[in-house]
Amino acid sequence: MTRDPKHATQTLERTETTRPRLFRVLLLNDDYTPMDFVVMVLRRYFRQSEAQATAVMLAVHQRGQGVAGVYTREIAESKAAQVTDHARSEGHPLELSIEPEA
Ligand code: TYC
Repeated sequence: MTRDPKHATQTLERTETTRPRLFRVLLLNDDYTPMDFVVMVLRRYFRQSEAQATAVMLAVHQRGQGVAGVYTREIAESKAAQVTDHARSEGHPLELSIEPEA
């Protein structure tokens, strides 16, 4: 094994001080997706209780959009894609979007 310093490798230590950026998954209101479907989505994909899911669904229905959950970028994108696929497979126009937290 060569010890030529040109080819030496170095392991640098650093203290972990950063947290991953978090992203909000937003549910957008529309006129056609059934309320029950939205409640199911919030329970199944965003792990909300029946009461929480119902409150969030009604807030979205009344205000136009609302936060389904907050995750790292990959998880947020994956949840939004899975829910969109599920909605389309049942013929619902439900839309979601993702935005960085603060
Ligand atoms: N507005 C829909 C209805 O009246 C319900 C709904 C709520 C749809 C939230 C989408 O993200 C949504 N059936």
